[in-house]
Amino acid sequence: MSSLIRTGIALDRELLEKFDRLIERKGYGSRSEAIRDLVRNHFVEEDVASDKVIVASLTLVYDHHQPRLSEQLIDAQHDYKGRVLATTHVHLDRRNCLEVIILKGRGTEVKRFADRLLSLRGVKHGRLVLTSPGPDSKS
Ligand code: NI
Repeated sequence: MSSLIRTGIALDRELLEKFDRLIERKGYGSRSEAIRDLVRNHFVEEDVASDKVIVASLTLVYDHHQPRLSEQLIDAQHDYKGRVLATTHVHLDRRNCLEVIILKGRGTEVKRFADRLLSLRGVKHGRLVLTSPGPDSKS
């Protein structure tokens, strides 16, 4: 682990009280841990906004009885070759499937790919989460 440096910050009393209530609700063990997460989130958001290579998970719920949909989903992933790291498929019931696709690429490319899949007929719900190791990345 990198060396830990202590620092002090001045905060308005009202803001600190609100922050303490928030970290209690979220279950943080200390203010330090909560502040570290806020700082990391900032860097991850910056990575995503600056269009660096990031990783993402795309969750889809779809109706596999929709004609050609399964084929279209597979074709799209083959077209996006090398940037689909893994796919997990769960048969939810007789009709519906859940798929989680793990992706790597520039933010704009990943979003374009996600929009292509989410807009297919028969895809009922989906969510894209973009993330990165943030400032802790060693590469
Ligand atoms: Ni299925």
